[in-house]
This record gives sequence, C-alpha cells and structure tokens, in this order.
Amino acid sequence: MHILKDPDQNNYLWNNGFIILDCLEESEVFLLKKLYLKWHKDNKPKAFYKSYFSNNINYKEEVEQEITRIIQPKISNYFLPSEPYGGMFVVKPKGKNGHLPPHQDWSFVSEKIHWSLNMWCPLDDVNEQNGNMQMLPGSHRFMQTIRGFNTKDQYSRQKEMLNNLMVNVPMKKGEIIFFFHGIIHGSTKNLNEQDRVSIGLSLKQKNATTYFHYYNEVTKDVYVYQTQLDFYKNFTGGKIKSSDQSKYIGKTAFDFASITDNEIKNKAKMALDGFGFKRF
Ligand SMILES: O=C(O)CCC(=O)C(=O)O
Repeated sequence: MHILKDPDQNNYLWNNGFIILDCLEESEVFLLKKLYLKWHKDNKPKAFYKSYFSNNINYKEEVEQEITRIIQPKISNYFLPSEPYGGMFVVKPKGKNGHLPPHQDWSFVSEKIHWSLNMWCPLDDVNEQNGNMQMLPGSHRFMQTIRGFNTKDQYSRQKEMLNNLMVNVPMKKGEIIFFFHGIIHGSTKNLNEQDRVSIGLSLKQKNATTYFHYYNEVTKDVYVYQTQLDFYKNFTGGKIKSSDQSKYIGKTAFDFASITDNEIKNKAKMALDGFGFKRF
C-alpha cells in the first residue's frame, strides 16, 4: 500500500507500523501550548484526557482547527493524498496509575483496502519517566480486527505479555510520530509533577469511506455506521443519534478468532528482529 511519497519511508512505516517524521517549529509548539493554557488554565485534567471527551463543541472545534492548520502542510510534504480529522489535546497528568496499557485504536476505514493513521506529538520532551509512547513494532499486521465502541479487545487476555514486548519511543518536544490505528501501542506513567501535554490528529487515505462500529452486548452483533468525519467530534459515548453525520448500514458478526500466546510471541519476535530505530 502506498501511503508515503518516499519509498524508504513507506517501507519503514509499513514494516514497523510507525514512523517519526518531521518536527514542529519552536513557534508552533509555543502557539499550541498557549492554546492549551487558554482552555485549561484553571481546569487541569485529573486523569488521562483527550479533548474529544469534552461536551464543549466550540473548544473542540478551535483545537481541531489549530492543530490541523499547523500539521496539514507537514502531512502534505510526506504523504500521498489524505484527509485529516480528530485533532485534539492528549494529556497525561502525574499518576502512579497512569500507565496506558497496550491497545489498538478504533478502526475507521476498511483496513484491508484503505489506510488510516494516528499522529501524536508531545509539546515537551518525553521519556519513560513522563509518559512516552510505547509501540509493538509490526503488530498492525498480527491479525485483522474491527474496533469501535464497546467492541471486544482481541488481546484482552495477553496484556501482561504485550507489556513486556513494548518498545519505548522517547521523543523531543515537537517531534511527530505517525502510526497505524491498528498497531498495539500504549504509554508509560507520568511520574513528573508537570502534566504531559501532547497533540493528536488522525488521517486517512483520501476518499476512503469511514465507519463507526458499535458492539451490542445483547445481540452480540457489531452495528456498522458509515460516517462523515465530523461524526467523531460530536460522538461523546452512549447512544448514536440518527444524524446526517452517520448512516446505519447494517450488522456484522464479531467472529474473529483470538490469537494464541505462541502466535503473538512468534510474530513479535520476527517483527522485533527486523526492527531498528530510525528517524527520517
Ligand atoms: O497520549 C498517550 O499517552 C497515549 C495516546 C494513545 O494511546 C492514543 O491516542 O491512542
């Protein structure tokens, strides 16, 4: 699949599932920090927080627009035609319990035929002590899954094993990492006093249809909605309102086989053997 213009970068992303590309200017980091303080001066998150959790649509829109304005030109430099969505602050306050266990993000597109990525950029240097990202290289290719609201985590039984396989990704402030929504990733605890503030943005292949998946525990079916990109900003959990941003298109059975411990170990070993850190 061609995602990045440069073939070496494209191979690196495709093999490992993530890539660090580019860096914000000092002045851009400054502007984003200022915007964070504008909305969070007296309103600091007490637990892991994404601006999409908020019900304040004006706040979410301003943050999304500013992040997109700053990041879009960088995306256009490297990527084949794509569309951004879901710009937000992602904050990790100090906390002994703040380790974000290995997980996959929602699936937004039909991943067999289209691609979608998450972008993440810290506004201060991050390392193992204050909530750096952790990745399991190659894990976006371990197995096909559908992921959305309330859907079963295919790796729920293997969290401890995954924890031991994760690779830390320390980053300088302003560095930008892109990773597949399907890669297994997480982040370390923040043991510093200062909140760790970063930005996130998603992007998907241009013209790829987007979806939202909702697992119904009673019928054991996944309800599938075709979405417009603004849907995600307006959805804050619970029931889906029928709106012009999402159209119910049917149910799909959730019948993926679980992956065994040995399969994970073998796949992870192969991916980690071929992995080397590289910054482009
Ligand atoms: O910000 C973090 O610590 C982790 C973010 C993350 O895992 C995500 O956005 O899916």
